[in-house]
Amino acid sequence: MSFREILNNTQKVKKITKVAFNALDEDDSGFLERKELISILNNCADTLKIERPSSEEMDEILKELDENSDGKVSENEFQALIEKVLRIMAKIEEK
Ligand SMILES: [Ca+2]
Repeated sequence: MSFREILNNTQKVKKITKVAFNALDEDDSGFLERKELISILNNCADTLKIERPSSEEMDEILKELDENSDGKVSENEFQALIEKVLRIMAKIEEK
């Protein structure tokens, strides 16, 4: 299945979102809080061997994801991020 096909399949996108979200929501609160985002991004940075995001960068990232500004990321807000990533992947794939 191509990234484009996944992107056009809402059921699939929702499923991917749910699996990823549940894996990242360590305290099962139903939201990704700032401390969870920090540990996710630090893990990513370590894996990619790049510098960990600064506190200011974390604020920027959270602001970007947190559409209703309640200080945490809901599953719906997280789905917007997944869709963004899939669109980028589809573009790369179709080059
Ligand atoms: Ca949480």
